[in-house]
Amino acid sequence: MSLSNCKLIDLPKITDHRGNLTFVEGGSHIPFDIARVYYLYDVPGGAERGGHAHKDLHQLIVAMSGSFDIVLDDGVNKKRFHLNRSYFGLYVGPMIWREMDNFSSGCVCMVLASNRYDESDYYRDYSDFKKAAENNKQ
Ligand code: T46
Repeated sequence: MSLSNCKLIDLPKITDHRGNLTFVEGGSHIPFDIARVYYLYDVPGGAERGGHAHKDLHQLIVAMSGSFDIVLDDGVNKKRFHLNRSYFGLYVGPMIWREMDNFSSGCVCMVLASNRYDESDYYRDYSDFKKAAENNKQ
């Protein structure tokens, strides 16, 4: 997948004097059904996460609290996103390398994913990813 298919999605936001509410429906607001939810929290200052790509997984990455940066890389182009709002989600498709850093204190990063956890879906070595991304384009 090319980086141009990854995008920030503006999620519905119901504002109310009691507080705001945002919701995500699989297949409607995001282009996949949700099979798994996971979240990163208690991330120490200066930590970096990611450093991998997925072969088939589709994801929506949301800063539920605080902020962080994520650099997406399709093997040719790279783009840095700053996530800091719980009503914006970053859609990331398959075959996109990602690196995450600049986590604020108290940050919670939630990920909605199209499949259950499967270690064989990961490229954790950049040169393996790059070779596979080049082959996919041919
Ligand atoms: C991603 C970023 C945003 C599981 O057992 N089940 C799970 O659902 C996940 C996501 C991970 N794990 C295990 C696998 C590793 O032993 O938890 C450990 C840490 O996983 P990882 O090093 O992949 O964590 P991150 O924060 O670098 O990456 C995770 C996701 O793997 C990845 O899909 O996009 O969060």
